[in-house]
Amino acid sequence: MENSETLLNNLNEDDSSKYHKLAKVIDFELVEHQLKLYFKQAQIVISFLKTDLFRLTMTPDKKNFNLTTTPAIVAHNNKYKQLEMVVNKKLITIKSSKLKLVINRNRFSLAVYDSENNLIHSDYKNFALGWQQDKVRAWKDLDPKSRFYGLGEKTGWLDKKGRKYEMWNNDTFLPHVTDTDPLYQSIPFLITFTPEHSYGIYFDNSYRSFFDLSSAGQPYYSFWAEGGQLDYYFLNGPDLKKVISSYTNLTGTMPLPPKWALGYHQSRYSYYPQSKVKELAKEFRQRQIPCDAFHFDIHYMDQYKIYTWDQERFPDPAAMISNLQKQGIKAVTIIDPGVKQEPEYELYKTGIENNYFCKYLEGKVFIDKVWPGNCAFPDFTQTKVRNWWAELQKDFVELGVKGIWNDMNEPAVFNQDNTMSEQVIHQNDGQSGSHKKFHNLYALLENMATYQGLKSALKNERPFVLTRAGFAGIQRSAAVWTGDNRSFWEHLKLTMPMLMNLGMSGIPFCGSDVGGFTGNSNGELLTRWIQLGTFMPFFRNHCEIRAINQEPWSFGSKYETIIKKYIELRYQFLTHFYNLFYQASKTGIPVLRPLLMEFTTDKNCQNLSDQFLIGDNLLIAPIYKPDTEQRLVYLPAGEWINYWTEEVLPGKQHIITEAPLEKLPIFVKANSLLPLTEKFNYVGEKKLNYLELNLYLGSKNKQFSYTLYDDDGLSFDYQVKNAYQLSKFSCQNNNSKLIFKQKKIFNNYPQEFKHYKLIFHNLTKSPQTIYINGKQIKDYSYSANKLEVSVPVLINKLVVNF
Ligand code: MIG
Repeated sequence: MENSETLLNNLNEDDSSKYHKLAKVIDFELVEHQLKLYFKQAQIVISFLKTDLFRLTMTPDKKNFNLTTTPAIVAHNNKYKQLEMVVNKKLITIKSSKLKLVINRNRFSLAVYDSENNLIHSDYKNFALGWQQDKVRAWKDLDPKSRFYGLGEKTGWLDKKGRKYEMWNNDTFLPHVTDTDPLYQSIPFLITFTPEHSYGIYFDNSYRSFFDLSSAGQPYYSFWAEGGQLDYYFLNGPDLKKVISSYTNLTGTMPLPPKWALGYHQSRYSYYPQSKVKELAKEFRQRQIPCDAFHFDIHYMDQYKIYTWDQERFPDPAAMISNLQKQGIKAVTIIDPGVKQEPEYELYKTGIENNYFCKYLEGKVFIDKVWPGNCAFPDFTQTKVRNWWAELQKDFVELGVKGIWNDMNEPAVFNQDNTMSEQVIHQNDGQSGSHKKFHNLYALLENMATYQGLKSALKNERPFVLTRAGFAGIQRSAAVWTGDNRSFWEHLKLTMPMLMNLGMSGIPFCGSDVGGFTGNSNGELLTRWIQLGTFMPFFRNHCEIRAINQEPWSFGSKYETIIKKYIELRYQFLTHFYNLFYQASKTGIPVLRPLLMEFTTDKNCQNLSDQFLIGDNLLIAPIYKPDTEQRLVYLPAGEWINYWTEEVLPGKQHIITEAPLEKLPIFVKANSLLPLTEKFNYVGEKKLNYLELNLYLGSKNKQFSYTLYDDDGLSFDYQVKNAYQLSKFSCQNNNSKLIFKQKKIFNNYPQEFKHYKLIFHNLTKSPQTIYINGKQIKDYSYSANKLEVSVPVLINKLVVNF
């Protein structure tokens, strides 16, 4: 049987059908950056995009071979051509400067080695790659030491090993529980992690797909899709962060959001009428609870017709929005993709007249029920439809709307399948295909149109888009919230691994509905969720139509006081958050991270699902159980300083920390800096005069630094005019001599702060000799192991180091 593809039994108990597999390589050639392998019934092209990034495309003969990509990919034109090939009877070896690929010629399988000849990845010896009717599938060796991360928005623990996941954007009408799968997003990006070596596999296939990560104890892991080619990208580490940046290089990074979008958002299903919205704003401002945005859920619309307003509930949306805007509150409106089937409705008419809607092959428009009743659905695979959709943002932007919240875009439809019929054909600019192929791309394409439309309508302002559904690359257009959770403690807990994995899947701007969406929240749950939310990249309180109120004051003053304090804390941290968002927009490295990202060799961190880091120095350990006033916290290597008590704790140990209701356990890594500001009620409310630079010293002297990015927080001037600034602060604690330096690395935007207030924490001895920018300073205060000194912001000449 050696010469022909043989059938094999698939050991996976979920699917006992038979797969064709690849046998002997009949012919091969290396052309520039591509190795082409020909088999009797299939072909493979391995394309090197970079020295440590290759794409493998396997096409069974019955399918059309092509090297197009899904719209997830943005950087596909790279070619790495310096490949060396060595061939012998048994093996074909190709080498880049970072990777060596060894291919078995007699019975195809691939093994990948690093430049030091360590085996880092290999096909499973019995199966490798195969196909069965439309399905295409890969089987990979499972390294028992490995962990799995990524896969976007999935339930379960941080480490995904032992689970099987499906990629099919899905609105589970019944709100999801802890093992529901699939959910709204499909991000077929898997990270295989070992402390020595991590790599990523991005499966660029938009059909319904699956990842079986040894759910039945198999010695392999496997992924497959119900159609298309077997097309994946291998992204080499060895470092976990490298894998993530490489992935966001391939699929794009999140654009820097407007600063206000990092503030607190208030939502519910739904706030109406207009007078009530006005009241709500008044409550926030009277109670001095910071807030930057209100979300308008479906009741603002006239009979749920998108891009309309209900005249009775909202007689003058422009006036209402401008009134909110004066108080610093931005309006974000929900949009569903379904367009009500109604001959007099402008949007429906335009859509029909121009062929914008999804249709069956025979030409009949697909119609099914969503909130407005019967609806047609824009075919976002067509450029002209995306342009139309982008144009639609104009009117809302003219009313003052600053953000769009894209819901129901799986697309969710009220029928048995939860979605559009798979018989629907999407036009895709001439490369048409059925809904099977385009389902998972529907929201990605919709959000791309929304973002572009908002961007051009808002002129020079940065858009804010929030989405429920998405595919790989969604980070380029939208922030993601995790859909309809419940007001359960279990859901608060689930938020942590979900957000950590979303972050590792290229999506730094994410969050869950604070307080829980379905069901009634309560004071304690809301308070604890607000504490977690304070450190979620996207921070929105939202609940469903039937749920009791859960605004910050809804459960009485005992809770309100604490909630207010935490929302204020979010604003005090906003400068730091913004800085981390900036870094994420450049490198893809998420704002909210699992501990293992910084402590890769520490086993205790590898499946640590109930703590996380903000940046690399702030450890957050939320309380996720009722009536709980203590919790176990793992502190990894180094020294940690309790943010509240300033107690210094050695790392590499578990501690029990006190966490009465008003305390969210927070620890700061020693030898690091945390910039904080005074509190404020919304972005742009007032000039912040000073920035507090909290320097957390370690007991061992060590030099550390922090680079702060700042710009106007709103426009694209930072891109088009380089209007930003970068300041670097460095600190050294040298035998009771404190040295602090500030340096402007790039100075093309005037910083709002006039002073830095330096606070040296964890100084057990005083007084110290202090040098600030080379000058000795005498004017400082010292008490309780803390030393404070105020210094003017260095305004020096433009120093451009890059
Ligand atoms: O079928 O617009 O997840 O956040 O409040 C429910 C009403 C439709 C689902 C969203 C939720 C939103 C709700 N929507």
